[in-house]
Amino acid sequence: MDDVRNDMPLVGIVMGSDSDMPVMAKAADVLEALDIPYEMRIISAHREPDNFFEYARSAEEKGLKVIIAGAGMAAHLPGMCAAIFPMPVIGIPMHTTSLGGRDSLYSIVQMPSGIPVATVAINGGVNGGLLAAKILATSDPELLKRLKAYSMKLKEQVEAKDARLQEAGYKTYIEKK
Ligand code: RP5
Repeated sequence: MDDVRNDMPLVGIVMGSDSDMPVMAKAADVLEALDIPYEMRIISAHREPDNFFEYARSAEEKGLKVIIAGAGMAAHLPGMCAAIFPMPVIGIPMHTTSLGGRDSLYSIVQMPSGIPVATVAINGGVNGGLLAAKILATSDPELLKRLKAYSMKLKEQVEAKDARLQEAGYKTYIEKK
């Protein structure tokens, strides 16, 4: 259990299938980088509804403050989490081969009034993790500092790329990329 931190998790990462793992792992990577305790589960709202209801009903009591739910196709997992869990739910729509992820996106983003799911881009694992961190940072000044440092690093990476481009010219830049 090296990469899954179950000690007092604040964020629940849940996915409908292990086929969603490559995307959901990116959300976990962000939480680890920002030192945010989380738990990660594979729970299908469709294939094991009883287990799903148990998960969603116990999430608040367990101490979770945000759930990041990823699912593909007729993607009900995030919406059903939001129907039960009283705090923020972030939905990550999975890319699909048949409809390119539009099926997942529409299933997750088009929630009826009263049950919001904060939906990130198709396969938006990184932004799912970051949005969860930003929600937690509204009441955690130390985490806010870590988030600002994260943003600063992004800025420096772009600046370094531009500096390389200015020095080498675009042809060499492309060759060495
Ligand atoms: C959804 O069905 C999962 O979230 C996954 O994205 C999709 C396909 O699942 P698998 O058939 O790959 O298990 O429940």
